[in-house]
Amino acid sequence: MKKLAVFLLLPLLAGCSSITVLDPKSTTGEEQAYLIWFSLGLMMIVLVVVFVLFARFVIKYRYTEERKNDIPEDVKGNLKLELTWTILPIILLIVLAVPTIAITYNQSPKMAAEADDGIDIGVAAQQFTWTFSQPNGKTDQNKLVLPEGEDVTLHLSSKDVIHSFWVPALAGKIDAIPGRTVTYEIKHLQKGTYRGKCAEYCGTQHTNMVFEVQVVSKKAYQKYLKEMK
Ligand SMILES: [Cu+2]
Repeated sequence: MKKLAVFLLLPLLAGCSSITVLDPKSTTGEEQAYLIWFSLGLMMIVLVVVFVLFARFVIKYRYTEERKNDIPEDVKGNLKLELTWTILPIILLIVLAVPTIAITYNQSPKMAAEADDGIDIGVAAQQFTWTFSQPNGKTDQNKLVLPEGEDVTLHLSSKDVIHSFWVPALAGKIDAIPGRTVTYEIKHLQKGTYRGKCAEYCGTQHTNMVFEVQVVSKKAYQKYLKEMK
């Protein structure tokens, strides 16, 4: 009983407010959070319908003294019901698929040539650090400084094994793969300091492969670019 209570309280103990994926600080992250809420909403509708019907039937057809010798009538098919539970899920899946496909395709990592404009940032992953290169050639380790309100195009590569670039507040995970450059856009950044980490187990020090993204004012960003390399 105690274990069950702890299990049920887990979401509260974990403090849902710190799930930054649901408090996005970029347009890209907002679209991803929208998909999470949208699919959750649809699921809740299905869940409520199923649970209400389930409760109703459990009560209505429960075992009673009067009905203990009742043998239910044989029923063979019900066209209306069968059409309903075939067509409704199809409609639900289409409703779910349209925004999911639209947003996922629009956001998926691209080859360098197709990428739109934005501030080009080199992201080189290596056991167990991140090296970020700014457009003017300035590099920094485990610290990425970006200007607010802008779009950024990341050019991800890896020097050894597969790593994964993840800043929960800004966007989903993007793999950094040795031997190729993957391009990913994060749109309209909001000011703030966000934690990032490698999200692909890449070796003994994987857990220490963390970094910080500082989205600062445009003025502060220009100043940062001019600082000594
Ligand atoms: Cu890694």
